[in-house]
Amino acid sequence: MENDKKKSGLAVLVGRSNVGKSTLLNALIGTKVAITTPKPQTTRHALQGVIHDPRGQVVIVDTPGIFTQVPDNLTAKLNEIVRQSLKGIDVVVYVVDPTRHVGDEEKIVHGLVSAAPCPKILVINKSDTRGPYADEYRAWSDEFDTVLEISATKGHNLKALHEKLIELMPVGEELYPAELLTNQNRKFRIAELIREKVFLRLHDEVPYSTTVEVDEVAERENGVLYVQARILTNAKRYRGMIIGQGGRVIKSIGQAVRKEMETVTDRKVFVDLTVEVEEKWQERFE
Ligand SMILES: Nc1nc2c(ncn2[C@@H]2O[C@H](COP(=O)(O)OP(=O)(O)OP(=O)(O)O)[C@@H](O)[C@H]2O)c(=O)[nH]1
Ligand SMILES: [Mg+2]
Repeated sequence: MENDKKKSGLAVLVGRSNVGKSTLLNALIGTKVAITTPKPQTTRHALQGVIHDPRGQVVIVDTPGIFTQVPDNLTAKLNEIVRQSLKGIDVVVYVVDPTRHVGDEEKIVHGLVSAAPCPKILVINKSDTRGPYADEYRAWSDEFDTVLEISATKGHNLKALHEKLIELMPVGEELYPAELLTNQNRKFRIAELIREKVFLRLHDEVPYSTTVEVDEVAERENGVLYVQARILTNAKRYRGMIIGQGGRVIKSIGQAVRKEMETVTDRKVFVDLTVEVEEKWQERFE
């Protein structure tokens, strides 16, 4: 039967922090399912996005970037999420950044990828930048089923990656219903959006001291979508920085979240943000 031949499976995006995994996920899915920022360790969970194609379905798992420069608790947990994500998948997409040398950190990721017992694609991203170190990565070509030089931001060679993913997927039952693009629920997506704006507006260690909890998302009678959320930080000194003088910073975070949500949902949104100190949120993190 026609349907029996449909492809279906899981591909995981793996790489160092900041190579553009989440940007690539969004480009492949065609909509924003993951937040992206110029800062390392933006992604903290193994998020899924789904490619629907007449020939089948590819579930793409985005992962936190492997990061070894700050060996704290959170980093250890994030690196463990990556290791777990490499289990039980059908294809590894190893994303590298040719604007940076292969260094010790990259060698760790390379080792993880090499050990995965499935087909592998090497994606040299940011090809729009003509990254000077691309040859260091091209040298690994023989280890991969395919090597693709792409640009997630410009869309260069994305189609080739899409085609290769479909080709490498096993035949199988669809994992997601048609139309569903991600496994994230609404509260989680809003928390991520707030976290993105925190990452974009605060610097140095401050974003890493934070997490976001969305307590309420409610449809108000006047048609307004009401969001109540808390930014948690692990130290008192950061709380003041997140709020800013006269509330400037928190106000601007809330405004950016509201604007983006209004564009996406095409309705009025009200965002109620507060900042709380919770020293040990990282211990609860999983
Ligand atoms: N020039 C260029 N920049 C890119 C490209 N893809 C991603 N970037 C930029 O690289 C930065 C990191 O992108 P992310 O998608 O957040 O990277 P990531 O690998 O998911 O990072 P973590 O979640 O921290 O591991 C952002 O500033 C992106 O705009 C690309 O193809 N070309
Ligand atoms: Mg990411």
